[in-house]
Amino acid sequence: MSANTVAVLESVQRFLARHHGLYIKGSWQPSASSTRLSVFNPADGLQISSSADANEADVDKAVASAWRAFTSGVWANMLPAGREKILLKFADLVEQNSEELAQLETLEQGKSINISRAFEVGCALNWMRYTAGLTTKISGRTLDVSIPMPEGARYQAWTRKEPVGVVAGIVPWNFPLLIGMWKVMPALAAGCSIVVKPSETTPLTLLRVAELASEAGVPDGVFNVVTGSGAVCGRALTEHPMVAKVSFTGSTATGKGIARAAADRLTRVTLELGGKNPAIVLKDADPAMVIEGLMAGSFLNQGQVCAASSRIYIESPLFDSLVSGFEQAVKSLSVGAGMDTNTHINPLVSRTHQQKVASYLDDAQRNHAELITGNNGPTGEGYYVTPTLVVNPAAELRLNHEEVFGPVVNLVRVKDAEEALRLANDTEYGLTASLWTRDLQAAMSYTSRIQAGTVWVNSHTLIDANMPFGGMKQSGSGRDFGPDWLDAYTETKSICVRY
Ligand code: TXE
Repeated sequence: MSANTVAVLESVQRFLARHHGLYIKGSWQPSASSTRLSVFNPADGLQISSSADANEADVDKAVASAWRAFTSGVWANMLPAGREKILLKFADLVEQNSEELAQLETLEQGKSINISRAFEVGCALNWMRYTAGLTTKISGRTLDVSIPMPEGARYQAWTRKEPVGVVAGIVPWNFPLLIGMWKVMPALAAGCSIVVKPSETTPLTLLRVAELASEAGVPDGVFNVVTGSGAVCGRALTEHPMVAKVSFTGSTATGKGIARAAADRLTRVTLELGGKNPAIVLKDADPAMVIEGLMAGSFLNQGQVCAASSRIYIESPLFDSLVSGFEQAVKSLSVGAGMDTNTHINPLVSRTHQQKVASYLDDAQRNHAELITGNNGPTGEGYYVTPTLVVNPAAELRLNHEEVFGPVVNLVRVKDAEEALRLANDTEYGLTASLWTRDLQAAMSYTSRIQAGTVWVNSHTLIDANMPFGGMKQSGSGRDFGPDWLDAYTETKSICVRY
């Protein structure tokens, strides 16, 4: 253990040792299923905790609790300022417990404690407070109408935004707390009740946060957490007849399955799916800025970021110098456990995912791709993958078109910006992209031609609570964040009065 290793808080040790149940109706409930799901520390592969493997009966109980809380009006009909105050207190409690939450996240997910502190908790707080503020901004419109009958009658119409009902939130394992709050907060701000399911790999932080929501004053039954597999628990939740809306972040394949099932009941769905995100570097770009920005954009959280840059297209005159710049940068990354504050690259989330990412590199090696590798992780049972640059990969390689979701990035030489744009758009995905240039004309013209929900110029992966985020093409449907975020959690009701 290095001198920079963070000591695990006693409260974290106690939380890990608990026999976690399900959080339903404001308290811990045992699961009807006797099977447990192990939680492992990705840094050494050792089991650190376990969670309940909820079945259909558990899910039914959680959704019924959410439904009763919703229809009682205890939350949905509370004055908006009352809901806002409770949600701001919720954020304060998350802040007061930030180190505990950050450590839990690093221990179950593997990422650097620095990233857990700054992103999982720090960004979650930004988003929580932003969304709490939306609670008091929910507004309809007044509408002058021209209904011509009966003769002489006059009408006045207006719209109201009403909460949709019970929301199901399905959360992946790459940012369990942050993405979890992206489901919980808009639902609560809009006046909905929610049942949220974290990934089976990383259930701990949302379980802890549920207690804090109750402590803040969120009424019992409004915020419920069920843990379990996607196939049983996730499916039962997203297909439950009392669920009015599903907010899902995860793989494209699972998202499509959820959308298909939702179509049967016309359940509303927001899908935030994968990406194979391009970065286009024009020959006038600032090389230092490119390397700093795209190293972060590609390797943050070991590349387990849906918005990450994974294909970098570089105009020929800059290509050789940028490849050596990236090589130097990747070789300077230290690889080790997330609890060590001095490491840059940490283990991936699970053995299964480590093997999946390694299979892309095996495929590249078998096909004689040129690989530039950084430092290896510590030997042992940790789920490490060596950070790798793939230079000019052949078109047929799997890592050229599939989402790797690991510390692997392609560097590709292109003759000009038009070729870069054609290759960048030649994907089924359309989540994010970036353009690197000092030429305003080029920036204005290419940003509108790149097919992606978010396009950055001279940065990558920088998201903000006030900036809508979501995918085009196979990267999803609907947008999260921004001033209109709650629209997806509300119904618009028209009211028309004759006078
Ligand atoms: O995803 P799944 P997995 C991508 C990434 C990764 C791949 C597979 O490329 O390698 O997806 O990861 C729940 N009904 N992303 O297998 O299956 C599941 O329990 C309802 C991109 O982990 O989509 C978990 O809570 N729920 C991504 C969540 O869905 C179901 C983040 C995600 O799992 C379900 C993660 C079902 N039938 C992976 N099946 C991003 N967009 O950021 C599974 N789940």
